[in-house]
Amino acid sequence: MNRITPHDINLESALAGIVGERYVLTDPGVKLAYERDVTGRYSGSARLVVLPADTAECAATLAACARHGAHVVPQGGNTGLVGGGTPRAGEIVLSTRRMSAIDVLDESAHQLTAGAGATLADAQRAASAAGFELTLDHGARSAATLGGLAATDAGGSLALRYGTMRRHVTGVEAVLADGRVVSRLSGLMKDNAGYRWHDLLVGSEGTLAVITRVRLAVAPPAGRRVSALFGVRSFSAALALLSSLRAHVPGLRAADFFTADGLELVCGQRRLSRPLRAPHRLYVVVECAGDGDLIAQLTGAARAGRESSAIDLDADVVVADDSGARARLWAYRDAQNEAIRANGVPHKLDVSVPLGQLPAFAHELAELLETQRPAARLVLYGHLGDGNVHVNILGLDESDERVDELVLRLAATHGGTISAEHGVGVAKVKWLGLVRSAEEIALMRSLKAAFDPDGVLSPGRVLPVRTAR
Ligand code: 2HG
Ligand code: ZN
Repeated sequence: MNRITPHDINLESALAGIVGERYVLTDPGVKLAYERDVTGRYSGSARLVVLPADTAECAATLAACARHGAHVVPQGGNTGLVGGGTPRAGEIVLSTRRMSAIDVLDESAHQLTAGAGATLADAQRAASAAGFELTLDHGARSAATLGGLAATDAGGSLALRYGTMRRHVTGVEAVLADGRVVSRLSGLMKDNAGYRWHDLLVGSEGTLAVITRVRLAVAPPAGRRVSALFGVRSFSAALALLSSLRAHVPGLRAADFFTADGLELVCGQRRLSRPLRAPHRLYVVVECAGDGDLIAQLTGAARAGRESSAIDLDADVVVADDSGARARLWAYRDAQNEAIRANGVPHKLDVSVPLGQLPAFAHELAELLETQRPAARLVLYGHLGDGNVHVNILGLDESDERVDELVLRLAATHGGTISAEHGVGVAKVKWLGLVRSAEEIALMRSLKAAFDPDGVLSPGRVLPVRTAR
């Protein structure tokens, strides 16, 4: 049983005075949804969950927490995969969910301003209602929030063409750990008056400040969209197909991949039939948009790949040009995560490697696991065009961290990174040194100290907590 001390009651009532009693959650049953992550790997009993309505309430909340020496972990839609937004025992969860208002879109600037708690799906809808497109997307769109996407510099399938969240964020409003508000929401394209501090918050995973509002660039709609699914024999063939697609399909927006094993899991779980006539070792699903004859471009790319023998002869393709058929094709890819989870708690490692290294990385990873962890079931999928591989390993003990290290070291050896789009969170803190030099880590520590000198925000995420000497 959690004992409530007078200290708790003081902070709790201070927070209730700021946000209203019903937005300070202390009931264990109610807090639960904020205390566990979606993977089932991270959880912790929060001291309380607080939900401010706006930037001013968030500022007063953080000032009160700082006064009480409480540690605060900001949380958006709780869709993170590395434990960055999941509390550890005794921490306060500051949920941004109530800050979800979306402003009228600025049509002349092609920019949208919204609260950090607005979901990606709501922002996409708002953009399209105004005749624009928010060119960032991923499977957790209905829960993931804009603040969380900015804080983790989220990527997704469209990053191939439009970049990650970083390229979309033109402004931020945030609250520093001591409650001071910093705001830069003008969205000016050119504004080099001093440091662009708001760029630093993108990808800072809640360790530097709490993002309360964001301003995002949107684009005119890309036009008609067509998707296609290709079956190929190997990662080398997939890369050859990608080059051919880049040459023939100017409107290529996404190129993701999954394996035969992942397809089996999805078909089993969703009761779907196989998408192509023949089985293949690897599948590449793409989306393109534009005004030309997209189907001709796609089939032309496949033909050219085959003729140059760049693509193995067994390449097979299915094309979808209405939205229902496109969604059905992408379901084979988007359901990977869920289908894997239905088969156990996987080890999940989000890495990226230079494109040319992808075949060797995948091959060596399979070999290493076969020899070192014969019980492991390896399922790879991800974003082919970015070299971003989501490594999922089923069948191993959850606490087997050495297998995580094996994957991360292999990615680093191939010139890749230990975190492509999910973040460092708590999951990868101890391995940051594999891909960042001591000087870089020291610089990160200085930045952390400048923003949050008392270490109030998200301690132990991204950078290890300093132990007293
Ligand atoms: C995706 O691309 C997401 O589907 C989630 O980044 C990946 O769960 C994962 O490993
Ligand atoms: Zn992804």
